[in-house]
Amino acid sequence: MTVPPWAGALAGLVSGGVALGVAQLVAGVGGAPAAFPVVAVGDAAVDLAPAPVKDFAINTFGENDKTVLVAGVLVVLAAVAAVIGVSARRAPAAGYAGFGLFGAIGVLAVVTRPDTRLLDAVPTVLGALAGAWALTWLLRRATGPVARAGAAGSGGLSPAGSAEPISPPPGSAPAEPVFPGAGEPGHEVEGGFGGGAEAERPTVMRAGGRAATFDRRRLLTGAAGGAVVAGAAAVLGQQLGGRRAVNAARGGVRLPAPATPARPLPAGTDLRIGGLSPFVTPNGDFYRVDTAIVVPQVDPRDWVLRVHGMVDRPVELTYADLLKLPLTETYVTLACVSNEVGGPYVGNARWLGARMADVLRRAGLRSDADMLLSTSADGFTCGTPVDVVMDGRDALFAVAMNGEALPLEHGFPVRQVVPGLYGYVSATKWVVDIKVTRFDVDQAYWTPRGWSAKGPVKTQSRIDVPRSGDSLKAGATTIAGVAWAQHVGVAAVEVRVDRGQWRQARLAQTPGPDTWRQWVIDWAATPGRHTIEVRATDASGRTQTEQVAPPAPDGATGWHSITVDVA
Ligand SMILES: Nc1nc2c(c(=O)[nH]1)N[C@H]1C(S)=C(S)[C@@H](COP(=O)(O)O)O[C@H]1N2
Ligand SMILES: [Mo]
Repeated sequence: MTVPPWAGALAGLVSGGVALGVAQLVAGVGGAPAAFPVVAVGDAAVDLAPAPVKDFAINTFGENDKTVLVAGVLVVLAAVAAVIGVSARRAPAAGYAGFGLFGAIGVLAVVTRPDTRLLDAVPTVLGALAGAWALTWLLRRATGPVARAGAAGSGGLSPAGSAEPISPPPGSAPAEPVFPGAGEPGHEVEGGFGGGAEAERPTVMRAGGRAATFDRRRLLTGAAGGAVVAGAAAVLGQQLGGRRAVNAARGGVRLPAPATPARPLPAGTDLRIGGLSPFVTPNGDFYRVDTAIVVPQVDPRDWVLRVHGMVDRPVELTYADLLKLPLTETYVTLACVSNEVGGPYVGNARWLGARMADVLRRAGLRSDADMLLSTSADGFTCGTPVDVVMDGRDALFAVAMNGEALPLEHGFPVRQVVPGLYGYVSATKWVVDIKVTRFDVDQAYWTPRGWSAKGPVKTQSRIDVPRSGDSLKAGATTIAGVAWAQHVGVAAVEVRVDRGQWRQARLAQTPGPDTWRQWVIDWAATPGRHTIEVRATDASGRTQTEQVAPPAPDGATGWHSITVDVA
């Protein structure tokens, strides 16, 4: 024999992993998490287990009993996979039989679950096939062809532990190990075993008369590759399956009517000018900024919000609890601190949610607390000033955006929205935890990374039409854009061309001080290159500063300026 038992066991383990990874991936792609065989086998084991065993497990492991169960199934599967691998070294048929049995038990467990269909057996079948294929591939790979001299050193052939040490004849040239039948792309089959050359090589005979020997390095690299494939497939399958499940749960959300509905938008809120940002940003166009590489999948049925820290009574709310609170509907413009002057990271939506103040009052805030440290399901944190949230503005634990449950990438099932504060200190998506604390005790995610601990939104205005660089025809031209002075309101917008006189733009209506405001002005464009600038003044009379500042550490300032060519 050529392959030592440990190597067979390793190949078996990795192949078992490939089998489960592929099964998980297929189950995920099919949107049928229940079709994942490990869970089905675990559930079947629970059903078959005698009552005292079940009681023991529940008493011993409590809430973790499901995790322990799945871990137990995996340990048993790992042991079986190792045995299959050891047996398959001599008889490949043993590998096929092993995975066949594996698959049969999995299929049986899956299809006998009450919540599955025959089709749910597909992931298990494909997984078993992939496992059998992986095992064959690994063992073939491990039984590399007989080496010639060059390969002995570089290829690490016949290392210690190999059952069949080889001493390659000196002076043989090619370094590439060759094994006819292994079918490795890129490996020329030179000096085949049918030729006369093999007579010179000390070889080990395999069944079928082919010569081969154990190649530890090739086994280990193959096993590593298999492990990566298995892991990636499992993670991807889990993600896809989770996403499907959460999307389904999102589709099933019934949004309650708001106790405090948004007032209907006044006529003239949206000037409907081509190229001008619409007053309400459609969900699909809303900017997205977060640190999440993959969108967190939070099932509303599992969602709990914990409020703790400097409170009289810690509070825990489920999604159902939250929906039972009196909900407020309101238009709020969200802005990102990273937005450059004139940049795109700002949007306006109609949000529906529970007032944060209601929930916090339930918990009873201690008077010396000044920060709400909110944490998302993926560990991101915001630090929000308590006084801002409690001063009566519409700071929400939002569940809906423009009339539908929050899109996953905008924080489903629950996110914060606080009018007047940049997103990085207030707008925690997928929020699950509020620690009531102090700014001199805790720091949120962006603070040690060089951004200001507090982030009130700075007054800004933006020209949407024309666009910078546009070529225009001389004559009557519309200049239009949006301006925002969060929670204070925009009182005036002025425009000037070529540093001439500031002229007042006409302002659109707004439902309140928490949204941006459209503006428009006519311009008799004359031939030549022109610079157009805009500035806003808030309702307290403060005009947006001309002083240019970059986004870090607390928001960009300066006037938005564009250049157009008129012919
Ligand atoms: N969980 C989480 N929430 C987050 C962030 C994040 O990285 N993770 N980014 C914040 C920032 S910087 C902004 S500007 C807003 C953006 O919200 P949006 O993606 O829904 O537009 O979300 C905030 N909430
Ligand atoms: Mo942001």
